[in-house]
Amino acid sequence: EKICVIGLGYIGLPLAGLLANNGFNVHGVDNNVKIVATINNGGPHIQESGLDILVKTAIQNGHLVAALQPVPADVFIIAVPSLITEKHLPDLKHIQEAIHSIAPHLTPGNLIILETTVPVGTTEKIAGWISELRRDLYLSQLPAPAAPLPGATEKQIFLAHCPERVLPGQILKELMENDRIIGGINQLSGEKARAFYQKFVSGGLLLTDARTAELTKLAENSFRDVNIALANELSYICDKFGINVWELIKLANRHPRVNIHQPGPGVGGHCITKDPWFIIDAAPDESKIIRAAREINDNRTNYVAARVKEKAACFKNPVIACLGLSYKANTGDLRESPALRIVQQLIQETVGQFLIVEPHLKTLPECLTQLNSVQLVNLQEALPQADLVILLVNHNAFQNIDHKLLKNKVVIDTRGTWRQ
Ligand code: SAJ
Repeated sequence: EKICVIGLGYIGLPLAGLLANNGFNVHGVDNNVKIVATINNGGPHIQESGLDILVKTAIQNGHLVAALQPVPADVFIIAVPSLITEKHLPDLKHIQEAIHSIAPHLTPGNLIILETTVPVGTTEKIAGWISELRRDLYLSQLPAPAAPLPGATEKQIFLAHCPERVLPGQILKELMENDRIIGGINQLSGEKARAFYQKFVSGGLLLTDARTAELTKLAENSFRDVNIALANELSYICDKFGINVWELIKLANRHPRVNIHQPGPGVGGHCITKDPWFIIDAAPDESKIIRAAREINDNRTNYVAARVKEKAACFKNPVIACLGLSYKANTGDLRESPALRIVQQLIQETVGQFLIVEPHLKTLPECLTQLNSVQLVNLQEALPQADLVILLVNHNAFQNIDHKLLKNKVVIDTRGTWRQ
């Protein structure tokens, strides 16, 4: 079977690599020339455990080829990002471009799978776009057409939304093992998509309609955002009472039905910061908790920056060590990183020398390099010189430090790494 994967990013590339290593013939598409060249040379352009060897093998044995344009295939998988605008409105331009790029290549019997997380109703919109672009093909949005048009079944193509659910850091394992929600635009589309995933997924494959699949994925990420917001709110409440919030949550979570997440400097990454807005935008009056959670989590960076500024004001020209820049532990991924946002804000608003420790990066990101009061150093260099130590990311590398090195320093531990 020939598979065309559109978008070779965090989801598309691991999926393309996995399919290529499962006997499929994979044509991967990305509109970035550099990414296409890097992949064709056997190297993934993103860091993900196990991905190097997978992509290298697939390119070497010819089962994976990267290109700028799609080709005819049996299955088309859309894995391009969905975005939000500055005003938190959905922006589906990449998906629209992807559909336009595959439309001329579609042939009867094709299956199109949308893995991107999208607002409710997007799969139906896509069906509409395809029907406009290819009037010679038949794509029904009805569950089971009572009386299909004459000849319709021979011209039929299939569409399903199967939202990705993998956690960066363990993508390959989760691609194979997680249960998947399969939302067909009609019954037959769902069944075709399930038969496809059955070939490489060991987890459960749960059939539903496209709209339910869309909202299920948004609900999953909103659940996490709301839970983290609760943890962040508890940290304010604990501060008021002089209670250690990490001890509190650890104890509360010993209840068999309680699972409070961890407070931190805010929520980052490409998904949880964006997906709840798809619900809020479409159902503003109904999504009160989801909106409040988004706002609480977004405000955490201001809160942390204000605390650091207050402490830094006690020094003349303080040396401020910032531990971690990425959006979460044990990765160099800077997408929507609250740690990076805090550091940027501090540099703009605080007098001092900044020592950045980020073991997962070889160089500082461009937004920080122009500033001469900022250096990327290792932990051993940073700690002895620092007046303030700000722990922003709970990387394993920061876990077991010699606590004597923190003596007589102002320590702000936003992750509870040293306080639990
Ligand atoms: N965070 C906290 N406290 C916590 C847990 C996380 O502050 O207790 C922060 C992290 O530091 C990070 C952010 O939240 O900044 C998000 O991190 P994450 O590890 O929870 O999630 P992502 O964005 O890496 O991946 C999520 C996953 N969603 C869920 O767990 C519901 C993943 O399964 C999804 O596939 C992915 O989003 C996606 O693409 O939607």
